[in-house]
Amino acid sequence: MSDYRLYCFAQSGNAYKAALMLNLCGAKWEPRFVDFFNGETRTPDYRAINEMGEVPVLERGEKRLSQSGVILHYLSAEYGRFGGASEEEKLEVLRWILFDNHKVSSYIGTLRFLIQFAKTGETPVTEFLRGRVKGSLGVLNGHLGKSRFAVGDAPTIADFSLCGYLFWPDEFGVSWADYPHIGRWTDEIRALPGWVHPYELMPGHPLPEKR
Ligand SMILES: N[C@@H](CCC(=O)N[C@@H](CS)C(=O)NCC(=O)O)C(=O)O
Repeated sequence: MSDYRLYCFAQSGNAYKAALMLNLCGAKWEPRFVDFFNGETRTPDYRAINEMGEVPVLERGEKRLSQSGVILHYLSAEYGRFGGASEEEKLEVLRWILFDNHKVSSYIGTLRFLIQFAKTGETPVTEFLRGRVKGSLGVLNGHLGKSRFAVGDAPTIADFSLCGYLFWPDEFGVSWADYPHIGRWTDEIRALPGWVHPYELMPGHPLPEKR
């Protein structure tokens, strides 16, 4: 019997952050597939689960949490792992999670959605987003040139947030040759015991049939 249920789908980098954390903590969890590509997050039934209409949602008994950053903090406290070694580090962890949510995952997720799934081709919108992604990845690459992980020498939930979309660089047209410190760091995350690629960790890959 699982302790946790995660509402997720394979292509969701935001859900991957939570799924990866569950796996790295050795949690007993089960996925609950959300059919995002057929509009499930917009249905009244799903809005009753999460009024924000988003994946991921983590369920534990009667408790339901949404927002990957909240889920990561909750699991970190539950397992006493990956939260940062001091008060100062905990604040740094929060700082990088906020940066990720605003400037890394959100821009990459939107750019990848347009190119990879909506198949818009290059447009002024994708050009704008690509500029924002390049800026954010440049900041992250510079930071990882000075620090082994996002915060200090050990992995934290800040790394698991920041890397949510970064195991699909080809799906948003980026090469780690241009961001070598990010390439080195994603290799270190890939080597953590319990790491699994998002397409193998969550259900829904390849894409579900259009209804
Ligand atoms: N800040 C949120 C972002 C969640 C998010 O945007 N999830 C996407 C899937 S990756 C979603 O469910 N989008 C549905 C929608 O925007 O309609 C988090 O970190 O959990």
